[in-house]
Amino acid sequence: MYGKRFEKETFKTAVKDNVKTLYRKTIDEATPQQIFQAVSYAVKEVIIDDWLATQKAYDEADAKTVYYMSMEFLMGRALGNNLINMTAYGEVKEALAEMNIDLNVIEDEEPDPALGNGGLGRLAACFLDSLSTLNYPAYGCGIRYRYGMFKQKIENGYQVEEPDNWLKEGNPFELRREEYAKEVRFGGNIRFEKDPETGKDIFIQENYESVLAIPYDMPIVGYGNHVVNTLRVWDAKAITDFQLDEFDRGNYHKAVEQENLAKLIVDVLYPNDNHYSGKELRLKQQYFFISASLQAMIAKYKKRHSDIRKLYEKVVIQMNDTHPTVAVPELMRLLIDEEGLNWEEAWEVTSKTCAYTNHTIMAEALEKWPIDLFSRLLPRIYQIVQEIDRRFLIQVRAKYPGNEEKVKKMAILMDGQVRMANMAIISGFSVNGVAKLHTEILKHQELKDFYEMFPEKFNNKTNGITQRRFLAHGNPLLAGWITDRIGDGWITDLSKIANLKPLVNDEQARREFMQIKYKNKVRLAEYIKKHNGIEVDPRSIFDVQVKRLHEYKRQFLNILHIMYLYNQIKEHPEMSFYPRTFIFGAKAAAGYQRAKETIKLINSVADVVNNDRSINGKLKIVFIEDYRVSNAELLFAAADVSEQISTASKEASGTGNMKFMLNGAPTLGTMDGANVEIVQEVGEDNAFIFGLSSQEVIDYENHGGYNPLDIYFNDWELKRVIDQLMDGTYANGDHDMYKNLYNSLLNTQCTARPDVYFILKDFRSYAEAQKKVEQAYRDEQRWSKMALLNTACSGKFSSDRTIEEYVEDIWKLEKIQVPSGQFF
Ligand code: H53
Repeated sequence: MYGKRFEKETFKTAVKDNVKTLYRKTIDEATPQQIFQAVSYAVKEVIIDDWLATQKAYDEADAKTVYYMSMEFLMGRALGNNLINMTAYGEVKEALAEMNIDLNVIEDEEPDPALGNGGLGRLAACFLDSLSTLNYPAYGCGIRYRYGMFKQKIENGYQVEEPDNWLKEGNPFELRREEYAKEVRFGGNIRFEKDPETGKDIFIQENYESVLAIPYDMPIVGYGNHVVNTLRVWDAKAITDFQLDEFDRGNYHKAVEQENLAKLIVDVLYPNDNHYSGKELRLKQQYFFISASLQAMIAKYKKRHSDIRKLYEKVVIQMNDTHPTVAVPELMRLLIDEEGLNWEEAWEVTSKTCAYTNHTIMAEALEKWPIDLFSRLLPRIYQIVQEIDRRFLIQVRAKYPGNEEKVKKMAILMDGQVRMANMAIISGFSVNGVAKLHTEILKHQELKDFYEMFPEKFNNKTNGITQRRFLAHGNPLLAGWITDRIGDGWITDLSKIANLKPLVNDEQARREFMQIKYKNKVRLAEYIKKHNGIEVDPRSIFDVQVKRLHEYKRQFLNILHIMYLYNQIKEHPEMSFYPRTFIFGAKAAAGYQRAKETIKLINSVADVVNNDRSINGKLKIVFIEDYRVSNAELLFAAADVSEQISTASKEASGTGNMKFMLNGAPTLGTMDGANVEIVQEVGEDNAFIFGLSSQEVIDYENHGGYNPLDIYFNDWELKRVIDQLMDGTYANGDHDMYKNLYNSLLNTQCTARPDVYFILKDFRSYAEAQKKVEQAYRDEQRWSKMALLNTACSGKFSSDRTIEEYVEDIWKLEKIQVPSGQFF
């Protein structure tokens, strides 16, 4: 498929040569990091040919392209994934083995490119993988943060953040493309003139600061099809000519400022997931990469096309959440100020080009920029937003005469703020949610007014994940077994995994399936031993909750339940109890106090429980440090139980839930996000569902009627657990350590509403569901059927399916065939 280039001898020679040219060393002298680099360059060389071939094929076909705009791309490591997608993993592993090099060890040398926080960023990465695999022309556009998601250390039970200097050793897969640099301007003022010749209005930005955006391209390799799309991430640098110029004129200060701006702008990813920080620098980041990406997009379009009014025939922009929605006014600006279109023409192009994905209903995640900040930083953009708003409100008032409530709710500019979601909905041609339930909540609650006005814009695109990374790469034993049983068609068509269904009644098959799970548990147990120094028993139930730490995700509920189990075991040592290993992995945003206290609580409970010999190892608690894509792959493969326990209505979709399912772990969860669809696919009997429904949660939120104290005083076992937060049991006698967490549940003084996330309300039903998990697990036959069925029913949750839906309903792309690039 790739000619001779992955043949063992050729590849070995390439690696040896690279070690020589890069480091003046022989292979025996090279460090693992140097070998990683040498191997990566050898792989990149093959990729480059296909990359050229792909771009040529796209040009020839004059193909429509999607630009996926995202502040986050949580890619994870590239080497292993690229090899899997080039169907060369096995060959390369063997070739390296012949040189006494273990590919897995080399893979571990690669830092995880962590240019994202959590679900939203990882979704973007899965989408790119699917786009390439499905032969669709696509660009991912984002920021090349010098520091990605922080590295998490646990010290004395507390999270400590360390900078993620992921570029320290250089990134072998990227290409710097200085020749495509673009200038981006901030601040200053706008001077307005009439063009003496045409009579058109001209807007001139003066006294601005500017930076140069430099693109770095990373290859996105499709599976076995020679397609290589591009993830283009922008770096910033000061405009040196200008700087000298200013220097000459004595404006040293300004030159230094521009230098600093350039350094700062791409310095670090904001570590908030599902939470808007309101920082000026964040808005700068947004405008920076959007302006640069759109300029590049238009330049590329103009190479082959003369009529900019037809732009939407060749490109579509997908805005990943509100973060990139400044794309709307920026595209308007480029079309009007640079391309000379009038407002109506520019609006037609923009509103046919831009589409918006909403990923959350959490109010604190919706971006609302203060007008004074926004207009100061982006004066011309602000003018355009004002005009979009003005024209829109005329429409609203025409449709709802006299209804100023509507105006208040739907305006872009209101109460001194620029409401980015409103702008995206008004300006784009498509608004989608990320799971059925989420989209329904958007249509009928959160965005009800917009849905009423533009019903045709709204659609659902249930999220998905790539089986290439989360099964083919992350769980090679299971991947191999599935291929032996049903062929390898599942790799590019996950609906085929349903062919495993008949095996549910085949005892031998089930036994093999569970043996693989066991081996993966042993692999994880070794990781835990190495990283945490804790022995865990791979025969115990591996109950896993890994995701960002957020109150609505309710890690707190999980740990309170563990405290409750521990009390029970202590009190009734004779009680039958199936050994459990509770595994957590989660990063808390650096400034999110309650989330950090939850991490400390988990670790403190772990300390007490893991060191209590009297319970005979029945309970173990492990907190995986620095949860990230690479160790996630190990965790999904080894999990027995998938904890998806968010307060119903709060988790827009979730995607971890799908990764567990694919790897044969039944869901223990609420009817939230995509859990609803998971249960639909696998059947209620093969999941453990508990808790309030989303409607019940919403009703309580709207009408009140829930008082956690009623539960606290009527459930003494739960009361005891909650009191243990205050009696020093898990705090070496310190009574204050968990006071905030305690208050978040009960104290009406501290929060607007105590127990905002209905932890006490759902506690008993969660505990019941957990009991059922234990019963089911004890019945080996039943459990193995359930586990296998989860894998067999996961077909819907491939991001390939999601992407086909985006293409069909929103993007309207064509598949482009790419010949092998080996002849370049
Ligand atoms: O996006 C995921 C969803 C998940 C949702 C998450 C998300 C972020 O990670 C960050 C911001 C935001 O608005 C939403 O919480 O439920 O699965 C991908 O859609």
